[in-house]
Amino acid sequence: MKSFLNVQDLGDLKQALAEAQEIKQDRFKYVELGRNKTALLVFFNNSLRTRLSTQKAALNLGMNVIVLDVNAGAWKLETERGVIMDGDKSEHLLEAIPVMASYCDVIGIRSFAGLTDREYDYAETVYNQFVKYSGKPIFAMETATVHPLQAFADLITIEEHKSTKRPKVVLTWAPHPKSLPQAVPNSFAEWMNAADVDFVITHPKGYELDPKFAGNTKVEYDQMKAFEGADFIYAKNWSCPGVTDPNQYGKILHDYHDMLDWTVSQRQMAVTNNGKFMHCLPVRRNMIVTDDVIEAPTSLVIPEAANREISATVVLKRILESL
Ligand code: AN0
Ligand code: CP
Repeated sequence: MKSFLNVQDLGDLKQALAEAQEIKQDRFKYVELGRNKTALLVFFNNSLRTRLSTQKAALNLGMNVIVLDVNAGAWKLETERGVIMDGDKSEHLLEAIPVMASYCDVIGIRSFAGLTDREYDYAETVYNQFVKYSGKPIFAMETATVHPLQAFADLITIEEHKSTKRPKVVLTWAPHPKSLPQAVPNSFAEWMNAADVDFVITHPKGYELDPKFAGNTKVEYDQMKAFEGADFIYAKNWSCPGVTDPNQYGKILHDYHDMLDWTVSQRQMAVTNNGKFMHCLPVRRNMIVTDDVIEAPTSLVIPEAANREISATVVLKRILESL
């Protein structure tokens, strides 16, 4: 595997899920695979889970790990070609990428959407420059449009906790005071559509996800209706994907104070099929979800985060096998 961005990059999902369980039984089963191989994890944005779980995954495989926080000690990087570099950015990505690549065997990238230029973000401009100029396998640790390590961990978690063969899974938009990317809902939709689940999306009008990821998933604008009989509720905020109007891209369409009835609470959970609550974290309590729902025994947020180690181990293993 030379690049990990989309669900297809993993090939057969059932096989990947079986591999996840194999690794969960014995995290160090492939500890010889990464001997004398180095993973470089490059963070343009903050992280708790991705940083720790991906490092742990690399250690499980016997790799060496280097973590680079671009905003904490490296030169500020220009990412657009052709600009006159007379501002605060001292180095261009076009030099930095081959330099970074010279010290490692595989590179993970976290580079969030800028949320101002839809075309730039949806072309995965930064990620693709790493693919093009590094000559090394690259994997996404949340890029402008996707977060596949998260979606894979989410699917592992659903497989582990489902009580029916084909569970009903609902992705619900929830309010947030700041403008957030679509990477998590995009990947979640993409992965759920590839899995054997009954998948429904609910959000206020205007937040329609790009069909590239959502396909023709049913959108139910009435959140309570969407929640009826659901086995899993996956909450997340995202800003306007700008599918029909690119000028709206990255915008928050309503004052969040007016949207607080979308906060996931017992009121909505009561109509589910004893639904399990999921969120990728970090989560703002009593904004996305109430204290009681996230603290209930039906909340999966902690096992879901723990499965990030598993999804990252499977992905790094696949990459190492292709070196
Ligand atoms: C990020 C997002 O919404 O994409 C990261 C989630 C894993 N969340 C925040 O910035 C709060
Ligand atoms: N879920 C997730 O990716 O969390 P971090 O942003 O803390 O890595």
